[in-house]
Amino acid sequence: MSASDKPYITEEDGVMKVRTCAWSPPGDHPVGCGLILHVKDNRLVKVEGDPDNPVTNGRVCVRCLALDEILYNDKRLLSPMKRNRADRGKDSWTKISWDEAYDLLEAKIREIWDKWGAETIFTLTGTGRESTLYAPVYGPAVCNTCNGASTYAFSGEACYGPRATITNYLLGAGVPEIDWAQYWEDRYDHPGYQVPKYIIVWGKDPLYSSPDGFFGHSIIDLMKRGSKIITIDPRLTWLGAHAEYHLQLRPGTDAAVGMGLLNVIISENLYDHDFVERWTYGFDELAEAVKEWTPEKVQKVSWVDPEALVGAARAFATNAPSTATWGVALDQSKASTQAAQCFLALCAICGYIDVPGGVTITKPTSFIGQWRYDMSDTISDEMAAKHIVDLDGKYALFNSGAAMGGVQGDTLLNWLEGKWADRPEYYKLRMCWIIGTNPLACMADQPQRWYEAMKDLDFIVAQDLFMTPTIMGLADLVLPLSTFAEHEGLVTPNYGRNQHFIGAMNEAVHNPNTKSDLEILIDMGKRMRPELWEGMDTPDKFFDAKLKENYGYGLDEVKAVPAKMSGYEYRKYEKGLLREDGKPGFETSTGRIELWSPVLAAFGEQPLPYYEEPEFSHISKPELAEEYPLYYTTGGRHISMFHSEDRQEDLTLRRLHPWPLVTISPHVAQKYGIEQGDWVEITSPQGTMTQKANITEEVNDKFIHVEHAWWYPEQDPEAPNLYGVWKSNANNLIPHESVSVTGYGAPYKNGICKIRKVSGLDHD
Ligand SMILES: Nc1nc2c(c(=O)[nH]1)N[C@H]1C(S)=C(S)[C@@H](COP(=O)(O)OP(=O)(O)OC[C@H]3O[C@@H](n4cnc5c(=O)[nH]c(N)nc54)[C@H](O)[C@@H]3O)O[C@H]1N2
Ligand SMILES: Nc1nc2c(c(=O)[nH]1)N[C@H]1C(S)=C(S)[C@@H](COP(=O)(O)OP(=O)(O)OC[C@H]3O[C@@H](n4cnc5c(=O)[nH]c(N)nc54)[C@H](O)[C@@H]3O)O[C@H]1N2
Ligand code: SF4
Ligand SMILES: [Mo]
Repeated sequence: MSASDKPYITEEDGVMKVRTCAWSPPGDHPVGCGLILHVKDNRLVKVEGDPDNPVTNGRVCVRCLALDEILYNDKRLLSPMKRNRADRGKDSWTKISWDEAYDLLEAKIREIWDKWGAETIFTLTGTGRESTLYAPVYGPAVCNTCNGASTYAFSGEACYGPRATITNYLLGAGVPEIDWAQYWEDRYDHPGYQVPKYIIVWGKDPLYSSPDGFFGHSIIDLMKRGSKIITIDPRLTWLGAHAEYHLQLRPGTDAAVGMGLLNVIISENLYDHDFVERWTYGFDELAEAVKEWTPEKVQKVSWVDPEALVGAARAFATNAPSTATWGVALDQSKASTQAAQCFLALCAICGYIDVPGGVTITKPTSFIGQWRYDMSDTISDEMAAKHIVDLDGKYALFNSGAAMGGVQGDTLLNWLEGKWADRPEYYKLRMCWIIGTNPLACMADQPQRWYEAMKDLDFIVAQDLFMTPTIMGLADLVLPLSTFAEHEGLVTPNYGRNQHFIGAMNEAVHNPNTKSDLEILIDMGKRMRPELWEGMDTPDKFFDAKLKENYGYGLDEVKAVPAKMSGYEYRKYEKGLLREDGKPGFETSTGRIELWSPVLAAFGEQPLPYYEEPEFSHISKPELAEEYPLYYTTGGRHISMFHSEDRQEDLTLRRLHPWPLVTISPHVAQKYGIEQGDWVEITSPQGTMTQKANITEEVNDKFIHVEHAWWYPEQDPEAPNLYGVWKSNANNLIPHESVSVTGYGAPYKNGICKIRKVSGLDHD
């Protein structure tokens, strides 16, 4: 590689400085932070933020700064490896070449096609890493199966899917986000841009999570420019501590709080009449539905202080423009649909949608997303008809096809366990391709059940940077991945559903031993379904063709700048820019924002928001209240870890956060005789696990917070231990199928538990 013909490379004293936009692997969401990678003799020697990047302005966090420790870690996978099926769970791998690996994989897929049919192959994927763009294509366009697309070992698809789907139906748009001037090259100075006066931060902790393309620093930027904060969160986060109003709710009661806020705004006549009249559908019915949610009733159900609720509602509604952002906590309860309805209704009735300083929205398509859907259409109708659904008829909305097209997670576990084995429509699954997920450590509810159920499959292949408990426990073939510093890619924030720029991910270090998700997809696609892959020999050619098809410019134009900005048009609904037919309004069945949802009604869900008590609480299960006196929530993000990654002992990232922490209030700790750093066993009606005590007032005396995604790479890799993956696993606590009729939302962040001090991680 030379600097001369590449505008993104400069050279100084034998060190190449390669400008890039970060994504994954190692793990991250598509924030696309601008980086300069310093490379000497094909070795990454330093990472710094790119000051010329208009979105991230040179700021960078510890995970990217420590990238070299991942690249050169001695535990990193650097060769494909295979293992006999009989040896699953044993650390007895044989290194093979890429050609041998591809030959083996091709032979297995063909054998399964011939013996059992392509539908018996399924793919599993995980959260929004780069693989999100490509993993859904492996099923249809390599394996020719109907059981691919976005399929997760995830109860209620409890991340992003619920919010994205409800927004699709109610707004006909991609996922809304705060207007942080992210669409403009001149950012906050852009003529016409306004700083939001209040920002509701609902079930999200973006300073630590920078999720889905939202850059956490931007909240601080806005606060410096005068924005005030309202948090809706059981924990007192940093943002909560700096908020004007902190609504400290009981985990899982978001819909009650949402309806309470709506009720204050409607009953005090604080909403935007003009917007409501012209652009919303079902306002009167909504007003009627929320009427009973007085601040006192909200407090009874959710613990939220009535004064804070009323103050927050007034401040939000009467200070235009204000805005709101929602996090994964809204997806991680059975009532995710109702919480999402409230969130969207609040933004809508206050007139904050698609206005400067409000929330940005775009059409729900991305250029790679569209290609994904097109590739999914390449399977035959006969194959599509075999797509796995709940055979008792549950989850109609999920299975309507307008969703992400995958297999619903709870349905998949039931199917793997043979729940419907005596039904004529049933067939046994035979093969799984794992692309960007480590379900046993992180995603799967009741992980031991998933482990037992998947053990029965005939063949499992996975690709990753490191060995994981899932791969050690289950896989027969593993393919080593390249990091984002080692391959070409594109970053599309928000997966294209609110895409403020496109960023070029540039290869800085050449690694001949590893490949990217897209390279593996193209290589295997050409072997298995060559007719779909003509002319797409390399990622570069693929990106260039797709960009030209969709935007009229090619890859070179993206690589030439730190970020190819999208630009933005406000009030698109007035200009006919949101609907396919070019008429004003929203791309919904009524052309308006549906506060009363015909789609939900059609799929057996109530059309208006309502409150349903979480399945496991002291109210719904009073008989369990004495045995499980505390509530829990889970999974708040830590800056130095991305889900189950970054646990290898020699990483700075692990040293920054060496153990899984259960956060307990000082009062509760005292009551149970627990001191800082003690090991604590946490037990729910579903299961048990152990973490280390962290005593702070971030939580109150009624609930604790536990971390998720823990395993111990330093421990015995072999089954049954599998790197200690069962020991501190938050998902032992999570019930299976505690999901609403839509098929979306599961209680990963709310439940009841008991705690006790124990002698260590391994205890009686
Ligand atoms: N109790 C509880 N459980 C939770 C949560 C919670 O809050 N509480 N959060 C949930 C949420 S929101 C999510 S999204 C899930 C996430 O769950 P998963 O998506 O399964 O996340 P990981 O366990 O980190 O597994 C991802 C694997 O992919 C690899 N990887 C990283 N980047 C790439 C890439 O670009 N391509 C490929 N092929 N592989 C890559 C990583 O090395 C890692 O081994 O966890 C969920 N689990
Ligand atoms: N560093 C790092 N960044 C990440 C990840 C990571 O693992 N590490 N994971 C990525 C993924 S997949 C996702 S989905 C995003 C998630 O990022 P966020 O959406 O920010 O989600 P969390 O940090 O899990 O939780 C947000 C907040 O919800 C609160 N909360 C818990 N229960 C409830 C509840 O019932 N109601 C309400 N209103 N709030 C509740 C928690 O206390 C927490 O402060 O982060 C992404 N970014
Ligand atoms: S948020 Fe942090 S880990 Fe993610 S791309 Fe930006 S600097 Fe890297
Ligand atoms: Mo997520």
